Parts: sequence; structure tokens; C-alpha cells
Amino acid sequence: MSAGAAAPREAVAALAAALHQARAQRQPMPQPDVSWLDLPAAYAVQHAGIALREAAGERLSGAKMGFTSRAKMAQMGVHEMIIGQLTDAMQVEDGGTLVRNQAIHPRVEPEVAMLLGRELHAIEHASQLVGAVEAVAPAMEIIDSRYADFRFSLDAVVADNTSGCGFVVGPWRRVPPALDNLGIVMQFDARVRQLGSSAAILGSPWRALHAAWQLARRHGLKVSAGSVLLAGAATAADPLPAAGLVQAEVAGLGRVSFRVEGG
Ligand code: OOG
Ligand code: MG
Repeated sequence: MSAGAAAPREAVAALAAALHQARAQRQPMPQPDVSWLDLPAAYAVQHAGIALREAAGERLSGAKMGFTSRAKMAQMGVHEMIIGQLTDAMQVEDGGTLVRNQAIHPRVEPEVAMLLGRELHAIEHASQLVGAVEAVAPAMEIIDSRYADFRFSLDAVVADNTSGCGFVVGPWRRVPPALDNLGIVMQFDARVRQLGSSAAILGSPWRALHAAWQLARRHGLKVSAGSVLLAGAATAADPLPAAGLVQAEVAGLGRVSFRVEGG
């Protein structure tokens, strides 16, 4: 099929169902090797996958940016920003427990979260974006590719809801005067695993908000008032430890943590 033509509806549904099953059964699958999978088709697969989760009773609770930092782009060999969706079932309580064997090959990365006071996709002007953020928080994302060896093309990872698996948000606080260049540390028990700065997120997480607004509008994401937006990891991701305490601190925003159990 030539680029730009609509992807076959059945093929979109079949790929969404295969990814849904790979996740439920914790069995990685090969990357799709199909000619129709371009970026619009990949977002159609992502939407179909979210619809399957909603049909199973999950509710949308936000959106997540991907590849907003060079560290992430370099780690995964992907060079364009992407957007994915968060559901209530993905949220791990701050200080809560995550059972590791509920995922295939999970990784964790430090993030900055924003609480949106308005529907993101309905905002008309970029000048209204910062005012739409009610609070910010330190956060972590647990990513888990449904593809073998955590390897994928840009289209394949978009179809797989940008490797979304889980997220943890720390205490919300009022938006500080500056979000750029806040130090970020992620630790496994007492060991530092990743060190970075919020400046690695496109120079400032505000730019990730702007990119999320554009991508949400372009690709038909619904990001309602009260949603969480993850700005994209500032550092590379680390494989989740077999067990122990995972914590992250963003200078000026505070700490967030969760415990990993083997299962
Ligand atoms: C895709 C998800 C990227 C981020 O923060 O950059 C992402 C992946 O790395 O598997 O969530
Ligand atoms: Mg992320």
C-alpha cells in the first residue's frame, strides 16, 4: 500500500489485538513487518489498543511524551517525538508496589509530570498552555515493549502505545517559577542509576507540553482536564531491578518511589 492511503481497518484491529494479547500474556512478539504501517496507521493501532483497554473497564488518565531527550533517542535509536496514552490501570501509587513479572522486560525512567486543568487538545493558542498546568510532580515511568528484545521502529513503538506500562506520580506542587535545569536522580535502593537535568527534556519540560499539544491534536488523542502528562524521560531507562526500592528526586519538586517485588 502506498504511503498516505488509509491502512486496512482489519489489519489495524488485528495488530492492536496482537499487541493487547502480548501484553496480557507477557509474551513478546516480533515487530510487525507490514507495508501499511506508517505513522497515521500506527496511531490508529494505538487508538484501537486503548479502545480494547477501555472495553475492559480501564479509563484514560493522561498522556506521555516519548523521545523528548537525546539520552532516550540515543538509547532506542529513534529520532522523532511520539505521544502515548496512560490509563488508570497503569498507575502505581507513590510508595506502592509493582509486581515485576506482570511485565515482559520492564524498564524505569525518571520523568516530570504535569497536571492539566484543561482539555489539552481543545486549547487554541500556545500562549494558553502554561496556564493550563495546575501542578507539577516528580514521576517515574515503567516502560515495557511488547516487541522482542525491546527493539522497534518509530511506527512500531507508536502502535505499541509508546511502550507504556506503568507510571508513578509523587506529590503535586504548585508550578515553580522555573522548570528548566532541575537536577534529577534515580536510585535503586542506595545506588544511583541515572543522573540528569530537566534541561535534557527539550531544554525545558515546557517544550514537551507544547509538543504534546501539537501531537495530541495531530493524532486525535483525547487529553481531558485532570489528566497527567509525562514530559518524557530526561535520562536513559534502566531495567527494573528484580526487587527493591526504586526512587527518583527532581530538585525543587520532591521525591517519588515504589517497591518492586518478584511476583
Ligand atoms: C519508548 C517510550 C519513550 C520517553 O520517556 O522517552 C518514553 C521506549 O523507550 O520504549 O517514554
Ligand atoms: Mg517515558
